[in-house]
Amino acid sequence: MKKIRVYPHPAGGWPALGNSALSLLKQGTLLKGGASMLHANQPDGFDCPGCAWPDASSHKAIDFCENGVKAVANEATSQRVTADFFAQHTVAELRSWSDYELERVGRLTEPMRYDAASDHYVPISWAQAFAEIGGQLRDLRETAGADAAAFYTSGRTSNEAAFLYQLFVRAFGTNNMPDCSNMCHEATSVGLKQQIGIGKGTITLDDFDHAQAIFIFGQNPATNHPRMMGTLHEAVKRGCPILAFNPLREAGLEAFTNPQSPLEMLTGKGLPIAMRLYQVNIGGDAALLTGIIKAVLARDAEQSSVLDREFIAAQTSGFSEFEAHIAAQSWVEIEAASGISKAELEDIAEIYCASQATICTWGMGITQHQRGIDNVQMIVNLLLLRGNIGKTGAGAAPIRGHSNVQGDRTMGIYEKPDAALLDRLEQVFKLPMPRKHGVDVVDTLKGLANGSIQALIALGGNFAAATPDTQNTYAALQNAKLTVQISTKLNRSHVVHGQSAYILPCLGRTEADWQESGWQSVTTEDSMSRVMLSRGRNRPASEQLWSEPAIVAGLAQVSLTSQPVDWVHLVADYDRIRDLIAQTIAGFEDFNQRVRAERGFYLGNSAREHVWKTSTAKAQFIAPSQPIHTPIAAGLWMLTTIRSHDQYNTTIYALDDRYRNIHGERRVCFMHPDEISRMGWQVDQSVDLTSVFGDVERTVTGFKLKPFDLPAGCIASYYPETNDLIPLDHHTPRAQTPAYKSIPVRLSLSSET
Ligand SMILES: Nc1nc2c(c(=O)[nH]1)N[C@H]1C(S)=C(S)[C@@H](COP(=O)(O)OP(=O)(O)OC[C@H]3O[C@@H](n4cnc5c(=O)[nH]c(N)nc54)[C@H](O)[C@@H]3O)O[C@H]1N2
Ligand SMILES: Nc1nc2c(c(=O)[nH]1)N[C@H]1C(S)=C(S)[C@@H](COP(=O)(O)OP(=O)(O)OC[C@H]3O[C@@H](n4cnc5c(=O)[nH]c(N)nc54)[C@H](O)[C@@H]3O)O[C@H]1N2
Ligand SMILES: [Mo]
Repeated sequence: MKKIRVYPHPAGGWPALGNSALSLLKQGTLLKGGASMLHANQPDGFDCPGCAWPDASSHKAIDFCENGVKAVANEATSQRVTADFFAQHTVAELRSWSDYELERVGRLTEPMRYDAASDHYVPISWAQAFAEIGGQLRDLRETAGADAAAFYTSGRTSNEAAFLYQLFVRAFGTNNMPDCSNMCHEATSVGLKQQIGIGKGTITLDDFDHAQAIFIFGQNPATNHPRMMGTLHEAVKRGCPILAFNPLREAGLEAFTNPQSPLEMLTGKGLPIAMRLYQVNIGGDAALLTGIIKAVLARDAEQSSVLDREFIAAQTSGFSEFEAHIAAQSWVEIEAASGISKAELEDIAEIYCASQATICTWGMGITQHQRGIDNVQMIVNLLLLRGNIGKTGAGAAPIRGHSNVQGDRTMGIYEKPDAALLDRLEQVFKLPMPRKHGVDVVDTLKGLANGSIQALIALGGNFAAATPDTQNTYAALQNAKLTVQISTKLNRSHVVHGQSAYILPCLGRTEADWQESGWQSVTTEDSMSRVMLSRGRNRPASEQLWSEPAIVAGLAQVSLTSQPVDWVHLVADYDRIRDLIAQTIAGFEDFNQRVRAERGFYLGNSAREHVWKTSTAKAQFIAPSQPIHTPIAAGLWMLTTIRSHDQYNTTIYALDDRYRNIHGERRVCFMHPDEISRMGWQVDQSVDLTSVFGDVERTVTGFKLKPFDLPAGCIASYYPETNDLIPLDHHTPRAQTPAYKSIPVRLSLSSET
C-alpha cells in the first residue's frame, strides 16, 4: 500500500470550507455567496441545491458544506451568457468546447432560438418562443400523437414546478416523463416498492442518533453528501461502529474532520469514520450481502437468538425460501465474487448481530449495475432478518442525489403512474388522463433514435451528457424535430440539439422569485421525506429570467387545446399551486399550513409503520434474480464511473479531485499500483478503454493511469467522459438504471504515449 499516496489530511476540515471560500473570492462572488450561504437550509432561507440530505433539526447557525457553497456560488457567478456571446460563437464551435469550458461561461440571461442558417443561437422574446414551441407541439400531437413528445425533468425542480409540469404533460396526452431518477435511484424505487411497498427510505434523520451500527454501501459522502459526514461524526463519537463497503479506499470514509467542531478544526485530528472499510469488488455487492447474510444465518443456527423470529413471522413473507436460497450458495463463489473473505464476512455479521438497531445507507455504487435491484433487495433482506425496519435507530436509507429528486416523484413525475394518481387527477381537473405508461430515459433515447419520439422538452438537467452511449445519444438528439432546454447554465444539451431548438433561461433556487402576489416560496422533499419551504434571496442573474413554474405555465398555455386550470392565476401566487397539490397528492392535506411550521412536515412512511403495501401484504424476503457474479472474462477490467470532488454531475466546477490526489485533469484511470506494475505500465501513461458488447466496440482514448487503492481487476474513471462506453441496453432489468458502475473493458496503451 505504501506506493499509494493517500490524501494526507482527514477529509473535511479547513480545506473543505476554506478553499471554496477562496475560489468564491476569486470569482468575485464571496459577498453574494457568503451572504446567501447563511440562509442555506435555515427555516427562512432556501433549500440548498447541493444535495438531498435533510436539514439538521436543532438548526445550527450554519448548515451548509463545501458542496453547497459550490452549488450556490455556481448559481451566483457574475459571469453571463449574453446574446453577444452567442453572436460570437457558432454552435459547431461551442460543441468543440469541454463541459468545463461551457459551464464557465456563466448564467444564461435571455431566451434564445437556434438559427440553422447561421448556426447561431439568436435572441427571441418569451412570447415568440412560447408561440413557436406551442405551435410545434400542437402540430406534432396532431400528426404523430402526444406520445411523440417526451418531457424530461432533472431533480432540482421544485414541487410546485413539478406538479404543474406533470399536469401539463398529462393534459397534453402522454406519460412520457423520463427523469434523472431513471439514471440514479430507480433500482431503489423499484426494488423497495416490490419488497416493502414504498419506494423510499424508511428512516428519519433522528434515527442516526440511536443507531448501534451504520453500514454504508457504495457511497462517497465526503464528496457527495458532506453534511452526512457531520451526522456520521456524531455517531462515531458515541462509539457507534460504521462499516463502509466500497471498492475504492475513499479518503472521506476513513477519517473526517467535522468543519463544525472547533476543537478538531484546531488540532486537525479527524475521528476515524469508517471503523472498517471493506473493498468489495466492483459489482460484487449482491455476493457480499449473500455472504453477510449466510454468516448471520450460521450464527443463528449456533446461538438461536440472532434472528428476530417474531418480526419475521408477523411482518414478512418468503423467509424459508430465502433461507434455502442462501444455504445453497457456496462460500467459494461468494468470496471470489465479492473479494471479501469468509472470515471478514463473519466479522461483519458479528457486528450486525451485536447491534439492536442498524441503518444501511446506499448510493450509486449499489444501484447503477445490472443487478442494481438485487443489490438493493439484498440490503433490505439483511435488515429484515433482525427486524431493522420501523424500529428506532434502524432502517433502509437510500441517499438521494438531486435536492428535490424525491419530491418530483412524489408530485407525479413518473412515466409509470399508479392508477390512483390518474384517477385523482381526473377527479380534480375533470380531464381524461393518459393511461398508457410512458417512456423512461433509456426508452426516450430509443424513441428519438427510431423517430417515434420527435420532441424533447427538458426541465433542467443535461440530458445529452448524463445519459449513456454518448455518440448514439448525440445522433438521437440531433434526429429530433424539436428540443427545448429550461436551464440556468450553458451545457452540452444546448449545443447537441434538434432541428428546431430553444433555450429558456430560468431562476435558480437561490434567487428571489417575485410574482403578482409578492415574494414566492417553493417547497422540496429531502431524502428522508421531510417537506420544507425554500425561498431564494439573491438578485436574479438577469431581469429576463422566468421562474420554472411560470415557464411551465407558459408552455402549457400555448400547447394545450383545452386548459385544465387557469395557469396565469396559479402562477400569480404559489399558495394556489400548493392548494391544488393538497387536493391531489396523498399526504399533502393542509399543505400551505403544515409546510409553514418550522422544519416543515414529515410525509410519513408506510413501511416504517409496518404497513406493507406489497403483493403479500408483508415485507418480502426476495432472493436475487441473477446468480452470483460470473467473474469477468480474462483480460478484461471492470470499470466503475464516479464523481470527482469538483463536479456536480455533468457540471464541472474545477479540474481537481483532492481526496484522490488529482489536480488539473480529469481524463484519468484509477488502478492499483501493483496492477500498473504487473502490466508493465507506468503511472501517468495513457490508456484507451474499449467496451465490447455483442459485436460492437466502443472506445474512449487517452486516460492517464493514476495509482489508487482498489481491488485487482477493478478500475475507475470519471463520468461523463466515459459515458460513450455504455450501450443503452446495459442496465438493470425492470428499472432500466444504466449500469454506469460495472462496465467490462479492455485496456491498451494509447498510441500517442
Ligand atoms: N459534490 C457533489 N455532490 C453530489 C453530486 C455530485 O456530482 N457532486 N451528485 C448528486 C447526485 S445526482 C447523486 S445520485 C449523488 C451521488 O452520490 P454517490 O452515490 O456517493 O456517487 P458516486 O460518486 O457516483 O459513487 C459513489 C461511490 O460508489 C463507489 N462504487 C463504485 N462501484 C461500486 C460497486 O460496485 N460497489 C460498491 N459498494 N461501491 C461502488 C465509488 O467508489 C464511490 O465511492 O450525489 C449527489 N451529490
Ligand atoms: N457514467 C455515469 N453517468 C451518470 C451517472 C454516473 O454515476 N455515471 N450518474 C447519473 C445520475 S445519478 C444522475 S442524477 C444524472 C444527472 O443528470 P441531470 O440531472 O440531467 O444532470 P445535471 O448535470 O445535474 O444537470 C446540470 C444542469 O442543470 C441545469 N440546472 C441547474 N440548476 C437548475 C435549476 O434550478 N433549474 C433548471 N431548470 N435547471 C437547472 C443547468 O443548466 C446545469 O447545466 O446523471 C447520470 N449519469
Ligand atoms: Mo443522481
